[in-house]
Amino acid sequence: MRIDVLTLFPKMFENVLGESILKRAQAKGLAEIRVHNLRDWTSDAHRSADDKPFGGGAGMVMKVEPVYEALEELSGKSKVILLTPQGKRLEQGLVKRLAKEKRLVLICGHYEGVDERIRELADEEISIGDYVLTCGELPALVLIDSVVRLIPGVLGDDESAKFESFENGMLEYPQYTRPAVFKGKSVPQVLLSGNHKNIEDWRKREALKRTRERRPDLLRKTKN
Ligand code: 9D3
Repeated sequence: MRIDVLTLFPKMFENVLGESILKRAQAKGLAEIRVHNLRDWTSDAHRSADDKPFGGGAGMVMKVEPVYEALEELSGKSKVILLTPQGKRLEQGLVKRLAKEKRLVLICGHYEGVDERIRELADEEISIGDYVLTCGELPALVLIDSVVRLIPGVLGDDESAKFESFENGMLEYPQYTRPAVFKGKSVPQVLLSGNHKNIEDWRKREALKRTRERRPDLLRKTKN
């Protein structure tokens, strides 16, 4: 998959994309992620990508022309996504749908807002949840992380996304590692028993119990 990101803060992406699984996915050629500075598509002397709002008011609004020019150059056959607090909420079902795309273009919005005409350049508007952030860059990274890990070959067998929580509409079962006793707190005996059938049953029960207690909404939800 190829992902192009349009942003005013390209440096925000460097460290996250340069570590761990996202780094490995790119090194393997499974994800090609290109981060572009919207200023590269400005034409005025000051290379301004934002401007004062018509009608007055505080702050600056992201201009439409640089986004338009960037999309003209980059967006052939891509799904264009605007990250915005007004968008459809990102959840695993949407992530799975996006993971099937060959190319995505992500447009990162600004705290003060974007020119309304930028919305019309996007195929979809996506939010990552109902809380206020300072910009669309972190949401873009969240989207990239959630989508790229679903690309076949990105996760190893050990990390595999196949049998995980949310996939089966359940939270994860409790996990333990050594020591078997820590400050008087023991690991459940069944996990030390070596009886794989019992262990599997226990994990299913615990996952269900935990989901009922903490996220009953997941049990009611239809599968993605
Ligand atoms: C002038 C009104 N704005 C400030 C109060 C509204 C506003 C615009 C842009 C508030 C935050 C932002 C920056 N956030 C995003 O661009 C964003 C976001 C978010 O804040 N929460 C969850 N998902 C997303 S996706 C993009």
